[in-house]
This record gives sequence, C-alpha cells and structure tokens, in this order.
Amino acid sequence: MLSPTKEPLKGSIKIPGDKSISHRSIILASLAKGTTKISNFLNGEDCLRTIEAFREMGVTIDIDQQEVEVQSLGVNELKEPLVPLNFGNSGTTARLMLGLLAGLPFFTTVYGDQYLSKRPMSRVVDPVQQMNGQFYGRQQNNLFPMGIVGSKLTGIHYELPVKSAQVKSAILLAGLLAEGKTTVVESTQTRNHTENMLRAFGADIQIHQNEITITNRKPLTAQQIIVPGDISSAAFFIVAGLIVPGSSITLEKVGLNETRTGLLDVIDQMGATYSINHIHTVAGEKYGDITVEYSQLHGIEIKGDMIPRLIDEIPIIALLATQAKGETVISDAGELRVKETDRIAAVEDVLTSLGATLQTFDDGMVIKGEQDLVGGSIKSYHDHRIAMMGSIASLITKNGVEIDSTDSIQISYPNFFEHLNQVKGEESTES
Ligand code: SPQ
Repeated sequence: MLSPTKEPLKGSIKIPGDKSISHRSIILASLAKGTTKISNFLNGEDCLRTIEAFREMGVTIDIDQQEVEVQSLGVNELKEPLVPLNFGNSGTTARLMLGLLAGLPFFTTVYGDQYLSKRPMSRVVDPVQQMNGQFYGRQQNNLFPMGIVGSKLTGIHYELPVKSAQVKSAILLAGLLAEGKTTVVESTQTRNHTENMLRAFGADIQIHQNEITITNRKPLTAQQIIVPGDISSAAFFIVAGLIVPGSSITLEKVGLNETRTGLLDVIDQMGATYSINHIHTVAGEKYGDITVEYSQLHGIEIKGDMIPRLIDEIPIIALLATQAKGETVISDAGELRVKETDRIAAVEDVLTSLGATLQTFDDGMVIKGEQDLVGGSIKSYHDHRIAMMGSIASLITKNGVEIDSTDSIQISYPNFFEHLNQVKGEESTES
C-alpha cells in the first residue's frame, strides 16, 4: 500500500537517462566501427533488450551501472543471430530494429511479451516493404512474432501517415543501409533524437523544414555520448511537486529537447511556478535543472501539434488535471490506444478507481477539477507510466493506493521508489 504524504515534498533528484536516447545510442554505436562510450545510460529493462539484440549479432557491449562501452567492428560485420531476438515490452526496440534488420544480409526472427505482441507493426512494415524489405508476421505482417529476410533496400520518399518518431526512425535506419536517397516527411514534428544522433555519428543526413533525407554514403564513427535525464521520467516528480501542498523539488540534468517539452508548456499555461537552470547542450541535446513549486493551477486545452511533444506524459497530466480548477480537455491523442496498453482506458479506470470522475472519448478525455481523490486498489496493466501515475496519485489520496503490480516500472525508471521515498523524506521500503 502506498500511503499519502503528510509532509510537503522536498529535495533534489538525479533523473535517470532518457530511454529514447539510450536505445538510439546502442543502435548507432553498434553500427559504427570502433569503441563508443555512453554515460548516464538508462539501465532499464527496455534498453537492456536493445543491448541484448546487438550482443546476439556479435557486438561486444559492457555495462557497468549507467556506463556502457560498445565495441563494434561496424555494420558490415554484424552476424546473423542464432536465436530469436526477444524485445520484451519495448516498442522502441521493436520498431527501430525492424527498419534496420530489413537491410542486414541475414535472417532474423523477433518476438516480444504479450503486450508488445498486440502493438501494430504495419506502420513500419508498410514503408520498409516499399523499400524492398521482407517481413513475415502474424495478421498480414502487422503483429509479432515476425521473421525478417534481410535484403538490398532502395531509398524512398515517404510522408508519415502517423505522427510517430519510431516510424520515422525505422525508415531513417533502413535508409542508412539503402541504395540512394531516403526522405521522410512529417506533418508534425516528433522527437528528433535519431536525427541528432545520426548527425553526431557522422551520417549523411540533411534536414529542411519537415523533410529529413539520409543517404548511406558515409560510415558512422564511434562517439562519446552523455545521455540527458529523461523528461518523461521527470514528469512524475514535476507533477508531484505541483500537487502536494508546500512542495519544492529540483530535477537535475533533465533533457530539454523541444520535441519533448510539451509538459513544460502545459504547466506554464496552467499557471505553475517553476524554473529551469544550468542549461547545457551535448550532441544537439539540451538539458538543465527543473525546479517546481506547489501551485494553484487551472485547466487548459491540449491538442494538435502539442500532442507528440507530450504523448507519454498524458497519463500523469490527467492526474494533474484533477487538481486544476476548471476543465482540461485533451484531444488528438488516439495514439494512446496503441501504447503498452490502451492508455486512455487505463487512465479512466485508474482515476475512477481512486474516486475521480472524467469523461473519455476516442482520442482523448475531459477532466474537471479540482477533485478529491479517496484512493483504493488499481490495476497497472503492466504499463510503467500507469503504475507511476498511480504511485504519484497516492501522495494526495485520503486513504492511499494499492497497485496490483509495480514491476513494469523497471522498464523506464528502476529507482523510482527510492526517489519517491527520498522526496517524501522517508527511508526506502520498496524498490
Ligand atoms: O518503447 P515504447 O514501449 O513504445 O515506449 C513509449 C513509452 O511510453 O515509454 C510508448 F509507449 O514511448 C515511445 C513514444 O510514445 C518512445 C518513442 C521513441 O523512443 O521513439 C516514441 C513514441 O512512440 P511513437 O509511437 O509516437 O513513435
């Protein structure tokens, strides 16, 4: 049982490394000849799946806490894996690797857990098939498990029909191995970590407004990477600090890439008191320290181009909205239905179980605040972001929160409970 807090939240937390950037650092380091050193790597379950996949292809990867060393002979020396690759719960590993494996000269089989096995892959398979990729999966090549017969790919010009950084990245990685030019056009910008890191590794990548073009003219060269803290993980403590009376928390070295900072714009519009200090940039990625104070907030509308900039934060924003005066309307977020679980349905179930009322619809929800949360038993749906949202909610409930399982939190924030207890001023009892 997670009990409500009696005291304001205080202190400073060193937020773990960004999940999206950690995945990409392993992928590009494995394609580059030489030794890449990665600091502040997210040592969580999803990123470890990406590491394991490349180890099966013959890359030497040593990991010591948050420090990783990747020694690769380069993309041309990757070996056919002897066993099926297990991507666990990781959608990012799945989508990015499909793009890459399609262009490598061997056969691979891939699979994931029961949740990943329900997530759509045709969004990647369709464009990469147009590049001559060959996939054999369940339900017309839409679902895992899947076999990939590596082939010679040819470049394409592709307009993304879905606002997805994973699809964009998969096509760029396929383009890195393809003959000719590959161009991806986005109607709304999604997170651009793949582009930033490809550039840092020396790829031939050109960006003109919303068009990204890659050719395979240049081999990648090994790098030193520092991964900023994950703003999607910081989000839980940003919201905690805003909703627990009297709180003041600092989140250190958090990634501030503008394709990810929609939450900061949201809290700004809601009237939050917060500041950002010590800003630096490494390999095109900005980071800094975020301090939030307990604030009186009001509801706002969240939609359109803002959505990809905060898609993973919507569950915790929904909790925030229960504590803001007036109506918060979230729309254009239908993508939430195909995440680790249907996050619109899960948010509705969790908040309702805790005593809140909200209305959901196909691509969003309406929440009227302020509402008192009684607390109770909730299901996490084996979704890390739902489990962490429920844990943060416990702080402001009357009776506390019982979660069926918090194991999924290992996916993106292994020391979440240590940090939660730290800001509560309590000894760590759960991890
Ligand atoms: O890896 P996974 O499971 O897809 O992770 C999630 C998350 O909440 O951690 C989504 F469920 O984040 C995605 C994000 O939603 C990570 C990501 C990336 O690293 O490229 C991009 C987003 O997904 P998408 O489908 O919009 O491209």
